[in-house]
Amino acid sequence: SDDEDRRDQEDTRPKYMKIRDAIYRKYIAGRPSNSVIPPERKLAEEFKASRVTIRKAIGKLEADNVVYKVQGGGTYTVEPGIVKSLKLTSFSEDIRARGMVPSSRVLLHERAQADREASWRLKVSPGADVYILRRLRLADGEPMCLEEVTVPLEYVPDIEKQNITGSFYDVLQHKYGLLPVWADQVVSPVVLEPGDVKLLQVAPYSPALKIVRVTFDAKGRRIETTTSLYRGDKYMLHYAVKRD
Ligand code: 16G
Repeated sequence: SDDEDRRDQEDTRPKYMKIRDAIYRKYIAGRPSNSVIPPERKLAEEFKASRVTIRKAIGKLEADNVVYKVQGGGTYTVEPGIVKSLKLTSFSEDIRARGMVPSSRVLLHERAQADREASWRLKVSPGADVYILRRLRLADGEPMCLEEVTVPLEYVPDIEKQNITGSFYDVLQHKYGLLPVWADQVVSPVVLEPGDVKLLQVAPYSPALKIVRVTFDAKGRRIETTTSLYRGDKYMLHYAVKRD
């Protein structure tokens, strides 16, 4: 369409990245796992690109973990889903790593008094001033996660004046010099409440992965606690285990 053409012209990224996205839209998005990606030769014809460019585009899709290659046997879609690892990452980073565009809808942001649980997690007194930010988080416009961050207000003065529609970790780092270095996390499966089902646009009683994180900076300060509800049909947790 004209719209797509215009967007394509404004897109200054390398050609292989545009083709990567085009392949993603046409052959990967919304497909079940193990769907076949057409061979390089076909893709080269279809997208009017060299085999080298196609190979680079497929290589990027492989690096983004959305396709896998079988030696001498073609390319297939991996199980759709975002694999969270044991690295300390932000939602925006997780989504970009999959080659998708993160966005957020702010549902609530306010100064409040720490409730019992928040005060325990953040080691502040009950009733202490905190800032609460509740967001619906999306990837390529699709709801993925519901998230509520609580931060001691003393760490984020004038937070109302900040633009909080992008990455909150960016705001913490660049506006307040707060750099998350490690986090304590508790993961549990939950059944979504009716209100959350609506926001995440999933069927009633859908499962979610609940992750409660307490994040520390290099000085050992507790800079945030977050409760995230990740769609159970979209997220997986992957980690290595070692014998002592
Ligand atoms: C992740 C973090 C959450 C953090 C958010 C910041 C987990 C389990 N939780 O969702 O604690 O507040 O990222 O994301 O990973 P942002 O910088 O994209 O706003």
